Amino acid sequence: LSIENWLLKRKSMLKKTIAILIDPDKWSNEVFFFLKNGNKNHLPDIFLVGGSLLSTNHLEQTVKDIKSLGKPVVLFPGNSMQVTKEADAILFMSLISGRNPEFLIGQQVHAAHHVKESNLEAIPLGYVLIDTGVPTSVQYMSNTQPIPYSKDDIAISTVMAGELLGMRAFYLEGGSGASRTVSNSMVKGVSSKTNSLLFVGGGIRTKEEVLEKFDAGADIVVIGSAFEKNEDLLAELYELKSTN
Ligand code: 1GP
Repeated sequence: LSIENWLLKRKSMLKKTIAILIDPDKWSNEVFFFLKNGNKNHLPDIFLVGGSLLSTNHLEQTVKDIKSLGKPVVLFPGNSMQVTKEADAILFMSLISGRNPEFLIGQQVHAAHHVKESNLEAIPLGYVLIDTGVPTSVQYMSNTQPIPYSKDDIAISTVMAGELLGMRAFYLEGGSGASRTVSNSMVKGVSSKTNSLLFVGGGIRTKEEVLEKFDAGADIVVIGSAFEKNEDLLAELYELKSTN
């Protein structure tokens, strides 16, 4: 089963999929041992690996380490350099909320050969950046303007356009460390208009927020910074999944 079909199957069964986003710059032996030696039930369903700016060369080793935990590892690349065949799949994304050709198609052209030759499963994904207040790294690094926070209609039309172009998954992104999360109404509006896989992330810190995004229609909720600050969050999230 491909990762995409596995995620679609979970969606059809209304299963909540929790993704932990690992920034290879912040990957350490401590985090690795915590995950390796902790309660296996608490591991997330899937790991995403990537970042808008990597200042170290740890991507491949990070992916290899995480693979050894026995969970799917999917690349979430900030640019064309973040490709390694060690992963199970790649979110082959285009920043469709922006109007910067470099992130709509330029980086993808650079990465295409490498992705094909690596035999990575590519999941075509429309990446939709939402303005959650304070400018985030992805906004700066991509040199794009995010969709205004309360403009649900623009987000919906953007996702519809992506779907018509053949994209099969979408990511509503508030930006890492965002001060507020993408609104529940936007998640609800978008999810009601598409059957594609819907990732939601950015600034999600508590299990209540995670639950809200699932209730609004997210298929995969992504947590990065909050896990970096508090690894015990995994136990709480496990509790959330088993009681809801
Ligand atoms: C960022 O959506 C992800 O691309 C995760 O954001 O680090 O705020 O959880 P956080």
